[in-house]
Amino acid sequence: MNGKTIFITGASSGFGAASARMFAAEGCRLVLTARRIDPLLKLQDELSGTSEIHIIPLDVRDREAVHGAVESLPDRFRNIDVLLNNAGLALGLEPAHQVDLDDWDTMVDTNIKGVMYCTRFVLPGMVARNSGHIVNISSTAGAWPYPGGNVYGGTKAFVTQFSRNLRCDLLGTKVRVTCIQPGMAETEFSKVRFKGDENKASGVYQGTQPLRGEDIAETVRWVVSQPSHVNVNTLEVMSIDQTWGPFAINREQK
Ligand code: NDP
Ligand code: 8X3
Repeated sequence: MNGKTIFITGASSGFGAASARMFAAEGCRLVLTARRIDPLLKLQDELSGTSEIHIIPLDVRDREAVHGAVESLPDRFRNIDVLLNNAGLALGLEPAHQVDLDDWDTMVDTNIKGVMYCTRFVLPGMVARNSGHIVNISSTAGAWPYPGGNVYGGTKAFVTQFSRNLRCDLLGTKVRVTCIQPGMAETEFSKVRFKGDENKASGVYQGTQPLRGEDIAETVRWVVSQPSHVNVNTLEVMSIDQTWGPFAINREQK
């Protein structure tokens, strides 16, 4: 992977920041993006001894901003080898009839449209060079339902199916597409989902050994470092402390 150029969305925390550290250690050149500039600056400080870093404050919901970010990359960062579509979030855990509709809009705009925009603007260069790898971060929530998962799970199902459909469109090219579906992982994810409520957030992981950002970064490293003819399509990863439950059955007939 030495010398490859990696474009990461949502690099300011969690999986994105852990992946930035992993790619820097592999000798890659990094474009790090997220809305919050301070954590990006810190990461740049931390990694610039080992790696060339270009940071861009970017909201993936803003189509023109995504276009501008990709178009105005400095020459040394222009030829993106790996796009890590990682930026995303869940907001709330309320049942569908009680949710805040703005939360649903934000999840759709970030998790679906953000992935669409980044992919659409980066992909033409990959196809023209006949090389590249798009790695999309979906979720177990995109495959398996749970109460309150409603639109978050729906957005991640989009990411999974979009990834497969991209592979169909890219047949005949050497551009690879991988969808990673992590389960419960301790990052800033639950703090964001519960809107800053640290107690609720830490309760999600209480008594468990959840996945960490580094575990998913290692998964990303593995899929990206496969020989160029090997495409890992979909990869589901869970903590040993998480598995499926039985069907829920209502026993209080009205
Ligand atoms: P974090 O909250 O730690 O990281 C989310 C990242 O996304 C942050 O860097 C955040 O940066 C960025 N982000 C959010 N909204 C936007 C936006 N509009 N524009 C640009 N960047 C944005 O959580 P994770 O690392 O856990 O999440 C990374 C991905 O993994 C997400 O897609 C999430 O859905 C998925 N995932 C998480 C799991 C978990 O249990 N943690 C499990 C399965 C999947 P900033 O706020 O600075 O913009
Ligand atoms: C994050 C995992 O189970 O909280 O995508 O939805 S879960």
